[in-house]
Amino acid sequence: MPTPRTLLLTGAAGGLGTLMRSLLPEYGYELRLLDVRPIEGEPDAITADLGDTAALREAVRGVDAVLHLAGISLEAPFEKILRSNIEGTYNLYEAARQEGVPRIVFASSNHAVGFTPAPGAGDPLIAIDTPRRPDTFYGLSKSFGEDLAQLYWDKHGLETVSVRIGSCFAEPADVRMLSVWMSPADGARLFHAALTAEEVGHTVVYGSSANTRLWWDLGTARALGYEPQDDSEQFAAKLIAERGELDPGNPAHTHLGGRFVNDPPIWPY
Ligand code: NAI
Ligand code: 15L
Repeated sequence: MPTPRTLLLTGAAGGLGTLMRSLLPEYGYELRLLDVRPIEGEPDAITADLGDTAALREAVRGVDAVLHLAGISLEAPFEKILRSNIEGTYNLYEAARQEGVPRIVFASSNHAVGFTPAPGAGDPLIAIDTPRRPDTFYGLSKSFGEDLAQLYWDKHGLETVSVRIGSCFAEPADVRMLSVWMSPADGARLFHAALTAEEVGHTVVYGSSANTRLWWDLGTARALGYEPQDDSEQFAAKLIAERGELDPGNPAHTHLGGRFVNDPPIWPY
């Protein structure tokens, strides 16, 4: 698939959206931006909620692909998750189907499988087809998004790459993130691969750098052409000196989803 020219970036005001606004143009994309919040310095950005179906139809009209980052990105009351992440993602897919957009790259999350125990030393990496085990309503909404993507591929031929992102920040913020971190530059590499690979149907991939302490199998991401360049290990000594090694008795240290497995899921790292 040739590099899509015009890309709708939803959630463009957010952390990852801001990173991708600066990184993706280098790959040749013309970005159309959408967020419920206005974006400073971007007068042409579309300010719209995912509940606004007319605005979504207009936003997707004529684009070559969508990178769908918009939504609530942490645990929240179910009603809010339902509106933004579940109904909102459905609205986006419907708009894309109606306007004939061929491909969506969906920001899924490790929290769709967050209750999966982290592999111990010598254990195999977690496979992409491990059973879904959402750790929160938030993770459940990502699980829904992956199923929605499968339905729209099977029924309507709308392609998706669902990226189960680990932790995409400038640096890993705790010891768990050493295993699941995706550098922003690798994030852009992976999204570009997901946007340009041939015949993806609905493909699910984990999204991280090539971390020394990696917990999951990057095989489906590499099959798209993704070649990660970064490794969180450069941050390991400092983080471990500050916080200690992962505690095998702490569920937040022994599951993919980290503190999201706690009830309530907010737990100091
Ligand atoms: P963020 O919370 O910084 O950004 C999300 C953006 O979506 C915000 O700008 C927000 O205004 C917008 N938004 C929320 N609800 C909306 C609605 N109803 N209509 C329109 N816009 C709406 O989150 P971040 O970190 O940038 O993450 C982006 C996406 O990637 C999210 O879907 C998140 O779940 C996913 N993700 C991010 C990870 C990370 O490490 N940053 C890890 C795993 C998944
Ligand atoms: C996510 O899905 C969140 O959106 C992000 O803020 C991080 O918490 C990340 O997962 C993580 O697991 O570290």
